[in-house]
Amino acid sequence: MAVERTLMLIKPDAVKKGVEGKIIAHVQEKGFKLVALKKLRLTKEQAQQFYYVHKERPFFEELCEFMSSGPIVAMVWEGENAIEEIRKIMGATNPEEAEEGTLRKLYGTNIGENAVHGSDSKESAQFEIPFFFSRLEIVE
Ligand code: RTP
Ligand code: MG
Repeated sequence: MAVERTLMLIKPDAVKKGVEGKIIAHVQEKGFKLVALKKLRLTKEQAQQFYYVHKERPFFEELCEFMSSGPIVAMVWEGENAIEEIRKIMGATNPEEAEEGTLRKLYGTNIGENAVHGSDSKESAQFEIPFFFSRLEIVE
C-alpha cells in the first residue's frame, strides 16, 4: 500500500442539501487528510472537459448539465490507498444499490444525483487533481 492523493467532488445536489460539512467530517473520520479544498461552479463546457471519458455515453449530456447546475466543492484527500478507499466510502454509483453507511446511501438521491465523485484510478487522479488545483493550492 502507498500514500495516494485522490480528487473528490461534492456534487450540486449535496451542496443544495447543505451536507458539505457532514461529508468532509465523514471522510476525515475515516482517517484521510484534507490537503486542498475549494467551492466553485463549473460551466457546462468545463463539466464536459472534466467528464470527457464519458463523452460517448448516453448520460453524458445530462451529467454535464447537472454538474454545472450549481456550486460544487472540490477536494484533494491524502492517505493510504486513498483512491480505492474513498471509492469504498462513497459507495455504488446508484445510491439505491449503495451499502448502508456509504456517502451515496446517506446523501445521494438517484443515479444521476449521487452526491459525490471520486477519482477511480491513479490515471484519473493524475488528470483530475490538476484540473481543479495548482501545486500552490495543495498543502504538503
Ligand atoms: P463518478 O465518476 O461521478 O465518481 O461516478 P462513478 O465512477 O461511480 O460512475 P461513472 O460510471 O464514472 O459515471 C459518472 C457519473 O455519471 C452519472 N451516471 N448516470 N443515468 C445513468 O445511467 C448514469 N450512469 C452514470 C452518475 O452521476 C455517475 O456518478
Ligand atoms: Mg467515474
